[in-house]
Formats: sequence, C-alpha cells, structure tokens
Amino acid sequence: MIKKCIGCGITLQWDDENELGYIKKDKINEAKYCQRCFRLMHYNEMNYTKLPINQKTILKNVNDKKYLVFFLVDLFNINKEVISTFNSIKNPKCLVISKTDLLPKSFNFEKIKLWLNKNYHINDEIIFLNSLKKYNINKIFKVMDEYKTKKCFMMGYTNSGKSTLLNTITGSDNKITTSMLPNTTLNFINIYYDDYIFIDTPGFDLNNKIYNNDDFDFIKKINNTKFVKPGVYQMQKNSSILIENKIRVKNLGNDNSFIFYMSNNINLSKVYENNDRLEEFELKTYHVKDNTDLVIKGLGFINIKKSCDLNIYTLDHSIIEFRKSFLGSDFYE
Ligand SMILES: Nc1nc2c(ncn2[C@@H]2O[C@H](COP(=O)(O)OP(=O)(O)O)[C@@H](O)[C@H]2O)c(=O)[nH]1
Ligand SMILES: [Mg+2]
Repeated sequence: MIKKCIGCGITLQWDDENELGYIKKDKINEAKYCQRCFRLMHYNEMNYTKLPINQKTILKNVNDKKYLVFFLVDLFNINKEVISTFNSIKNPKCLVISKTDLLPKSFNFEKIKLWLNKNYHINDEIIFLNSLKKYNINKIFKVMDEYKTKKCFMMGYTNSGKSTLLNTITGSDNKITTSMLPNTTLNFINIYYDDYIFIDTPGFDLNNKIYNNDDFDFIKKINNTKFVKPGVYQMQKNSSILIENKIRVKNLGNDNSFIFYMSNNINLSKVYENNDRLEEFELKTYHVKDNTDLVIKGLGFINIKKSCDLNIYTLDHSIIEFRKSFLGSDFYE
C-alpha cells in the first residue's frame, strides 16, 4: 500500500536514504512523517530540495478540479509576479493577506483593498487574517459558505503561511510540516475536517528575488517572524542606503524620507557622499514620483515620500519594481 508523509505529502519509501520520502524500513508501519519532515520539525534542519512537481502541473491540477482557491500572500511579498500568478488562476478565488500580526497597527485594511483593486486590478474578494493570533480564521468558512462549497485549495508562494493556516484551522495533532525554508510542502495534501476538504499545495517559487533558494542563513535572516517596525531614514542629497551589501539606493534629489518595510534583522546602513560602495554592480537611474514604493522582490518594500531620481546599484535589476504606495492620503488620486 502506498503511504504518504502527513507532513509534506510525499510517498514514503525505504529504498534510498538520499531520496525524498525516506523512512527506515522497520518504521514504515507506525511512521507518519518522512525523515526529512522529522528533522525539520525537531532540529529545523533540511537540505535544499527541488520540488518533485512543477508549477505548471500544480496550476493544471487546480484548474481541472475547479474548487475554490484561497491564495495567500503577506503584504511584504506583494509584487507583479505574485499577482500575475493569482490572476492566472481560473477557479473561483479569494486573495488572503496573511500574517497580519506583522503589520503596523496604522495599516488600514479597507484602504489596502482599494489599492489592490486599483493598482493590481484585483476584483476578487480579499480577506486579511493571521494564524499566529488566530485573527479572522472564520473568514475562510464564511467565504466557503458564500460559494456554497466545502472543498478548497490553499495556494500561494512559498512561505506565505498556507500550511500553518491549515494546522490552525484543524487544530489537529497531525500537523503539516511548516518552516520558513522553501519547498517544505512537496505535494498536494488532503485535509479532512468535519465535512470540509482543504487541499494544501506546494508553494510557488519567485522567478527573480533577492535570495537563492539554498541560502538558508540569508532566508532565515530576511524572513519576517515578528512585528515589523518600520525603519525611517532621513536621506540628504547624494546619501545612500546599503541593504545587506546587495543593493545600494542613492538619493540624487533633495532631502527625502525613506521608510523601510522589511524584516528588522536586515542590515541597513547609511553612507554619505563620495563613496564607491557596490559600484561593481550594475547601475540604473530611476525617476520616482511622490509617495512611491520601491519593491525588492523577496525582501519587502521602501516607501519613498518625495519625487526624486535614484541611482540603484545591484546585481539583478529584475528584482526591483515601483508602484504607487497605499501609505499616505494621496493613493487613489
Ligand atoms: N508571524 C506569523 N508567522 C506566520 C504566520 N503563518 C505562518 N507563519 C510563519 O511563516 C513561515 C511559513 O509558514 P508555512 O505555513 O510553512 O508556509 P507555506 O510555505 O505557505 O506552507 C513559518 O515560519 C510560519 O511559522 C502568521 O500568521 N504570523
Ligand atoms: Mg507549506
């Protein structure tokens, strides 16, 4: 009989220790989890694994089933690629802004909804919740009621909190494995709860982002685990901010404020005129309007208050995007 790991969804096997799903042969009868999930849960230890299923197949399987889709993303990881994947899903769907416990209290959810609608053309229902403090979890059931369904997929990019949300919903002891490392969930996992069926899915992987999938130390550092305190920097003309020695943003305009919305563990340092830090990287000059967010894919965003020119030095400019911010009062002009 084929038996699957309840943590990641992979088929259990005892033939090859180096392959996914491995479990010692004498454990196969009582085992619920593969060795990889066991190590991840107890020692937070894992080697980088490629997903055994590709994203096209995930999307196709979801599309074939037509069930309602909940698509999770936290507010620090909204970018064009994520939204374009969401918009490509043909099923009835709902956008879930997850991990709201990380957000400053001043963020206004109704305003963010309008902004998502205007900036990213999202016309589907949007809900806000978090698993950590169990905020708004009942909204999932409310939306399922509205669609008169008891079956849904949990989808989204890796680390958006899909598996944690399902563990919170069921409260079961048979937990799905969760971690901040990519590709923890390897396969579709059916969760039966009362007369509902929730299907967890492996997360999508951004095409361009600031981290490499196997750079676990950096991933752990940049991941938001607790409340994000915005970092405010007053930027004089020609001063720069260095972000983890990966990006340098130089203000070519007059005095300005840059407000950083990203993990507080990230090293940010201000450097003044006449320095050549990161000039070995590619330089591009961008013009930004008043109240613009500079989005760094995989990291978060920087709210730039006033219109200015910026010199940005980085290895890969495809991780950079600009958008009108939802902060401030002028966002829907
Ligand atoms: N602060 C906070 N962290 C969360 C929340 N939900 C999930 N996480 C964390 O985010 C990381 C990824 O969660 P996981 O459920 O494995 O994401 P998945 O890849 O989408 O299945 C883990 O470190 C979780 O502890 C939440 O509501 N609040
Ligand atoms: Mg998962």
